[in-house]
Amino acid sequence: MELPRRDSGDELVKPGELAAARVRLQKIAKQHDLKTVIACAFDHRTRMLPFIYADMRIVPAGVRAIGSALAACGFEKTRIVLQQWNRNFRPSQMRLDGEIPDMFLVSSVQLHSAQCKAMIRDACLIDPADRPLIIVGGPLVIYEPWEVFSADPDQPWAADVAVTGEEYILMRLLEVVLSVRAAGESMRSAFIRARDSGMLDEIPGLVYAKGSRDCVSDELVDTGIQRLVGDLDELPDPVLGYSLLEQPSKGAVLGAKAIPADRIAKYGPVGSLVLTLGCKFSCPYCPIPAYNQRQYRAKSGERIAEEIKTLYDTYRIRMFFGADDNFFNDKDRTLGIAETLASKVDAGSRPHAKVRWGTEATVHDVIQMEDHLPLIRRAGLWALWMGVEDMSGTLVKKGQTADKTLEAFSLLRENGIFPVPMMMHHDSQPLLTRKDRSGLLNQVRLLRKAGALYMQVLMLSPSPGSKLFVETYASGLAYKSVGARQVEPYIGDGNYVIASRADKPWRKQFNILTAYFYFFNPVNFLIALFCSKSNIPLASADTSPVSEGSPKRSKLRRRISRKIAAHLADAGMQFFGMWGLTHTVRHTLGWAFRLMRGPIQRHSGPPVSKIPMRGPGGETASHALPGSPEPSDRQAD
Ligand code: B12
Ligand code: SF4
Repeated sequence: MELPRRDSGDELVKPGELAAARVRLQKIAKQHDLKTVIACAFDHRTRMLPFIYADMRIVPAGVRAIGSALAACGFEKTRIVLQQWNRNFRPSQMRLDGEIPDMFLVSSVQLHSAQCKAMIRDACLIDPADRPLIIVGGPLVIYEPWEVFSADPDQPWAADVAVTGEEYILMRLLEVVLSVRAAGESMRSAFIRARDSGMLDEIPGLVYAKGSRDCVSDELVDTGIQRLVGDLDELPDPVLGYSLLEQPSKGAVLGAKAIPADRIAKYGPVGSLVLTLGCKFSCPYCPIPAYNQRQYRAKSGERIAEEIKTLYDTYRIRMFFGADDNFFNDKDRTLGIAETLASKVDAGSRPHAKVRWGTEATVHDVIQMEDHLPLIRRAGLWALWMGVEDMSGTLVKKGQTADKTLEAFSLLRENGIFPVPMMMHHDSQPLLTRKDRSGLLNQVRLLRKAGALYMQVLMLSPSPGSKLFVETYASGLAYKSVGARQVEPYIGDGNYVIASRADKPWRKQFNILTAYFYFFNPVNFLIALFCSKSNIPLASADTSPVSEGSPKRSKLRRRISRKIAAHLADAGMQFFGMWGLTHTVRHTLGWAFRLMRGPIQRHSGPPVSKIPMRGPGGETASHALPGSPEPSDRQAD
């Protein structure tokens, strides 16, 4: 089931409203002097292909955006802790400037929910009188907000509130809580008063618990679907968030200071950037169009150019990844961004000439952009991730036939952009076919031949908030346990077969491993050393304006080294892929054997909230799945 859409015309926050909320908060920030710790949940058991580098080296944009919002509102005493880098962090022991913070914020995706819950549980060990206000946000609670409230009265732990929206919703929440906060009062106590007086019900995008005992939730109140900020230029500057990052460490407590600016690029060399959000397609396994309420939001080219410049100048970040769902979704907007960035490069702006960035788009839209790819490459686009899924179109049709995919590959490569295919394996796809190109290996072979340096294959898995989600569970497709081992959230990344009708699902698991091995292997590595696929136009282009003044000999040396690097990139990716594959094998091989031995138990319904949910006026909760208990059910019991 998809998230419901707000009434037509009421999907967006009024233009200028985020900026106005920021000004209002800035005015009262000094008076409150809040200390906040924001933690990003991360489960280290998920480290394998295809995300094994990106998972640790890209500072997640979600926590960074929330940190930026707080800092922009004047709450600079904020620290961002990434479990990626601080796996032993213990919220119960955190101190900022020697004190327990006023607020503890957690961000999580569904995959990392075990760590998210463990952090909340640990924070709940702090005495209620001193406990920070616990707020959870991010994709986990956007789709499954009940997950951060314990349903077991014998094991009480809970967030105070789940934010099912973006930074604007957090800012509105703070405004309301601070408006009732007395001098010296804790944020949690002010929150409880605001909650009990119904003040939070005016802010769509929150789920909070009501209960008679500490951390025991009798019911959850869902204030509805958020309004989205339409003009992304209103968002706070990401440069602020980077300045709040906790140093990587093995310790349980926080360091005295955040990472100095000159070391940010060492730990997070790739910067994620919000450029556009939303997608016009509606693939049944994807929650993105509904989350965005069918809106397409974007930053202006000028704003993006400014962010790149500031991040480069401040932290020396040279590689970026756009958090786009489909960057080419709207031709005019894409061209507006590309023209602005390319004009900065043409004018000799060092940051814009130096940086490279990658993002996601569909095969269909790449072909639509054919004439503009040279401009887009000049703007710095260096690699494009494309959801080719199953090119035979058996799984989904969004304009990605085998021929069109190959055409898109060749257009991108001719223009100096690396295409990166993202494939989706499913029950109806064989491993190998003789007569057509529908087999997984047939397609891997085709994509490698067409010039893919890297690729990903994931098994089609249920994604919360997608059209297929409830049906996948209700129809018994999704597994509950395999060989007495529960299907836990951390194995829901598509690397494990956790939903299938196949008689021999272990074959699917081996198919994925085989596909990776077919792509990343010593033979391909050796071939890549001699017949490199990374030698595409502009791969060895000089991006350094300073080289113009340097002596001829050093220019020549630099040119040769750039050429060698461009040539060896393909072999380098093969090597990296083989290394990543050892991690994938280590993690998923045991699962394949479990699938072989069985027994497999299946779900008969979706994973609904165990705690009754309702809207503020007693209506059905917007985020509840069919079958969720409502407060009246409980009374009837
Ligand atoms: C970039 C990206 C990645 C990168 C992440 C790199 C990195 N370290 O940042 C890579 C490629 C590694 C990746 C991998 C995966 N990803 Co991914 N990814 C994205 C993508 C496209 C952008 C994420 C982003 O930066 N968004 C921009 C930020 C600003 O948005 P945000 O994180 O949602 O944060 C906002 C709100 O959620 C909220 N918020 C967030 N945290 C908090 C905290 C508090 C306290 C509050 C109040 C608010 C709040 O405010 C933020 C500002 O607006 C999103 C889709 C999307 N457009 O968001 C998917 C997405 C996050 N990925 C998703 C998934 C499922 C995965 C994978 C499991 C692969 C898969 N099967 O698809 C793997 C997991 C890998 C791993 N081991 O962690 C899902 C998560 C779904 C869910 N229910 O949890 C998403 C949402 C796509 C989708 N299906 O809708 N991904
Ligand atoms: S094209 Fe991609 S982002 Fe758009 S709906 Fe399909 S899977 Fe989701």
